[in-house]
Amino acid sequence: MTALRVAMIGYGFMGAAHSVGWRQAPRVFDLPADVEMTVVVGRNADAVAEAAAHWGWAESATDWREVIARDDIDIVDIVTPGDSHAEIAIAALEAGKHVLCEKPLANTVEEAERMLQAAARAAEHGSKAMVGFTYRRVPAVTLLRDLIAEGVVGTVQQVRAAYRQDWLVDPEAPLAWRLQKEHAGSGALGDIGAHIIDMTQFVTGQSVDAVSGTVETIVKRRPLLGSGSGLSGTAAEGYGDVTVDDAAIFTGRLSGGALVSFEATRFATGRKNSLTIEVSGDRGALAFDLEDLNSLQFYDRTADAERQGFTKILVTEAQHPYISAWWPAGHMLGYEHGFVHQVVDLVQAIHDGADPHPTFAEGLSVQRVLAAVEESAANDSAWTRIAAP
Ligand code: SOE
Repeated sequence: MTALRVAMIGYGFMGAAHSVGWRQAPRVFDLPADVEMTVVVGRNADAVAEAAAHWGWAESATDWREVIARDDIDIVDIVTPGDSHAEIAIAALEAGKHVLCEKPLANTVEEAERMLQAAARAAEHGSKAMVGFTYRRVPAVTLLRDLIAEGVVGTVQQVRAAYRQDWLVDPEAPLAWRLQKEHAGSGALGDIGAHIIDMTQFVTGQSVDAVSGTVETIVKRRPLLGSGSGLSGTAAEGYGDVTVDDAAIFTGRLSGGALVSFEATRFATGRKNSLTIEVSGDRGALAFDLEDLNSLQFYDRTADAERQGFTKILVTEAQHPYISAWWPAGHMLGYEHGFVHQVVDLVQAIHDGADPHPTFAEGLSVQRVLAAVEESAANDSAWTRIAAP
């Protein structure tokens, strides 16, 4: 069996989640290729060596360019902040590697366009490129997409999508890279709003064609970051400006005409990682809640009136997406399983010579919606059309 040798660039929170994916996928699923966790790359030699030992990477390194130039690397997995996605992904594609890139694809539309062009050129030589919108691979979300495509809700008339976290309610939470435009591109909008834009487009099979929105930075200055990097850093002396949004609320129009309400916020006190989506149609409705991720809620408008009401579909049957490789019915999955399924689908696509989704084109489409929300917010929430590709 061929071996796919992986280099992961970055090793923070997402690096840990991706490592679990690379480690578990070949153990739980019957993959058509071997996966080797060859090298993890980071700037701090000691810290990245520790991460390698902890997560099971064979080696660590400090120079991603040297790693990408190596012949013994097939896949480059990018889990760095958004400001380095374009440079690393384009270099990796030009070196003939397959690329998995964390979401959002880039910090700007222009970067995402260049990444898509590089992916298109590399595809001619067999390289695959995929964006890490991992929640597509929560079994209940995949099922949600399948059921809508089968027509169980009929014509989609409205969608409500929200991603709510609260890790910034504390005004002393430090100025991590996610709060700096030059590193993250935008705030809640790009970090978690990107997920609900992608999920809406994925489950409905429609594109967001126009938006009207508002963004807000609620706490404008924060303590500088001492140690740590992501959601759990500690503060140092001094304060700096927050240069991204804390919350974004916007309305969207889908290509099929349906209206969507979106909310992405890091100020939803008490909501730790709440992603909800509800799709309403003329025959029924389907709803998903990440905090109850082994299920869907289904309302069947065509059922007899006395039997109508939202009912729970427990998405743990062997017939449900991805489940047969795991546990018997009723034995739950969690946050990390999406990262395992992402590896499964990427490896299968590379083996089959197919394009793994989400493609860079889909990543670019999300980037265009993010940019349109910012443009609308800067223009008193004027309706803003998303330019056709
Ligand atoms: C932080 O908001 C974060 O880690 C996101 O960056 C991830 O994409 C999401 O899965 C969990 O929250």
